[in-house]
Amino acid sequence: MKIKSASALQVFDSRGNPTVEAVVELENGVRGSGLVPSGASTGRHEALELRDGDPEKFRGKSVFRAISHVEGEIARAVAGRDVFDQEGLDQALIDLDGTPNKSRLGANAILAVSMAAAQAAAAARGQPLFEGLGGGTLLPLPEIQIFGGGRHADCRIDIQDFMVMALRAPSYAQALEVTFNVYHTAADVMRKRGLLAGVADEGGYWPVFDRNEAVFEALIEAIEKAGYAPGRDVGISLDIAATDLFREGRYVLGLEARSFTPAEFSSLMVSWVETYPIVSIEDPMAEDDWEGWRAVRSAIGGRCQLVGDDHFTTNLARIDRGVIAGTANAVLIKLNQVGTVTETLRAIRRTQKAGWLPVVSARSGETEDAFIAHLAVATEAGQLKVGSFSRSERMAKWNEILRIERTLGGRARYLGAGIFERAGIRLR
Ligand code: 2PG
Ligand code: MG
Repeated sequence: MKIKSASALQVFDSRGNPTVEAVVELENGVRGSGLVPSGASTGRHEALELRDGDPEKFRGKSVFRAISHVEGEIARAVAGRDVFDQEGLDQALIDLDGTPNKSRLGANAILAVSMAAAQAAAAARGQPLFEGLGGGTLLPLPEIQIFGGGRHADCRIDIQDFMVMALRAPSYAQALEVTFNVYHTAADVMRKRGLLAGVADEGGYWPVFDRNEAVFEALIEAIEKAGYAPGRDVGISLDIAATDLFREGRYVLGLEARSFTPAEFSSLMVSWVETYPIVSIEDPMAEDDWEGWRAVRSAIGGRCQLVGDDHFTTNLARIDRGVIAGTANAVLIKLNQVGTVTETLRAIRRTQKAGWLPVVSARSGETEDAFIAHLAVATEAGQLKVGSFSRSERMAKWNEILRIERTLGGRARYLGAGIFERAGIRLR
């Protein structure tokens, strides 16, 4: 089925910042759309998000140039192409851009069209998107944020995400029930302490604490008060987003006015895993601290998931280098870090082939588009990270998995934390 046209408009993300929505229309009138999310704690090696940079317009954040690229060069390049050939389409967009990081046309322009084409292709076949993207049937283990910090909460606490994973729930729906209970109990705990102060960018509570360790204590209290055993029923998952803490060769925890050498910081990560019921840590070390990453993995890689986000930026070359160097055992997958659907699918497959775990992820600036829910199921990634359990841009994804679960009926599969075994991770 041939593509008739591609167009785009400026819409707004969950932080109220401009972003790109593209629409691809096929010759038979079927349409698909794609909305691009946006990060705040971005990695240096990500594809480029093109913003206009004119302080007079939307504080420099408008995306009209990206939109004009979609409606001009990109529209001309995709018109007449077969929408079922996603690889060919994405390659044409990569070639058209001609830069290693999509900085000419903008990864936001390219990705919006790539996603819209995938949506249109599925719609043209009368399929749900997850079938069009690969047809997997494995529902993901949800990773849900309880406390938000770092750049998503004005750095009130240093660590960016304090999340939970329901380790023993037998289905996706039951995993959501467990996380629902912990999320709302955490609000009770914070209210009682007089510390409830709204939610951070991804819907997690925004606490005021004076030590990072105090957050663990509050989280453990919430898990217990919700009726679960920490570490057995519910595990803690962290995104340290350590690139944001790394300054002039040292890791800085501003909350405690302490700074660490890379060796000291990796020891701190290991000691946290020894002290608290932590089952997963994302970006424990800064993006290019390959040595630090290796140290963490050799100490705890057998019992804790170690996820590279800024470290890999969904980039095949970086994932390959990490696999060879043994720096992690999981890869965070974000479409807009790399900029096309095809490259994202390749990154997932490469991760799985290495015996590592892909974790499909939203961004801190999200939209109502639930593409990643389909991507997680289609590729049998096994894990999905969307932020917290509030705000509609987050719930759109959790709810979409519930719909997919229903669509799949008896074909739906769920491994929960059993997915960790694929990477040889044995939780204690
Ligand atoms: C991350 C993401 C999502 P951002 O660091 O994993 O939590 O944040 O989109 O700001 O990079
Ligand atoms: Mg991260």
